[in-house]
Amino acid sequence: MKGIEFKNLDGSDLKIGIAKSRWNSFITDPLLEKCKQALLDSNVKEENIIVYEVPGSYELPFAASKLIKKQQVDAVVCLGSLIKGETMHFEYIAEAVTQGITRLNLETDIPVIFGVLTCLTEEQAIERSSGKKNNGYEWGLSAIEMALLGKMQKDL
Ligand code: RBF
Repeated sequence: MKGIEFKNLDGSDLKIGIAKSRWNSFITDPLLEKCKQALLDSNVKEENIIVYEVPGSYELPFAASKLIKKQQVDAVVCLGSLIKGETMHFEYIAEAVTQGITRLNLETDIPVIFGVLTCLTEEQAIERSSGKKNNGYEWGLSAIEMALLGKMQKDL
């Protein structure tokens, strides 16, 4: 099987945060829509889905940190889209956001899902954020799976 397979997940007791960047919103809007759909399909209540918007991907770890500390969410999905341009910004931002998300995973004990597309072209980003291949859906399911894992470990 290519990609990720998921079991049936019950998110009815979960609170999930989504940090979403507005840079390349033609990519991040459909990612957000599918991510929310995955949460709702898995019984997460609409009022337990908290969305924080930020200007660009670089700001995602900060928003995720606020969702964890101020909203007490069980997991966060970071949604962004980096498209390689002619400057070195792509490399720097990709590195920073990856490190930031990794740190939050290890230091806050709350899972933070890496929903940041890093593509060479707009076409690649569109392919991963539209139609049947929209990655937002599996990132939503990943958040639920990891939130349930986190809760299970706490109860032990
Ligand atoms: N943010 C993104 O989410 N994706 C990008 O592809 C992206 N490219 C950028 C390119 C340049 C030259 C600059 C200056 C910023 C870019 N940003 C991008 C925005 C960045 O994540 C952040 O919002 C700003 O740098 C402000 O901290």
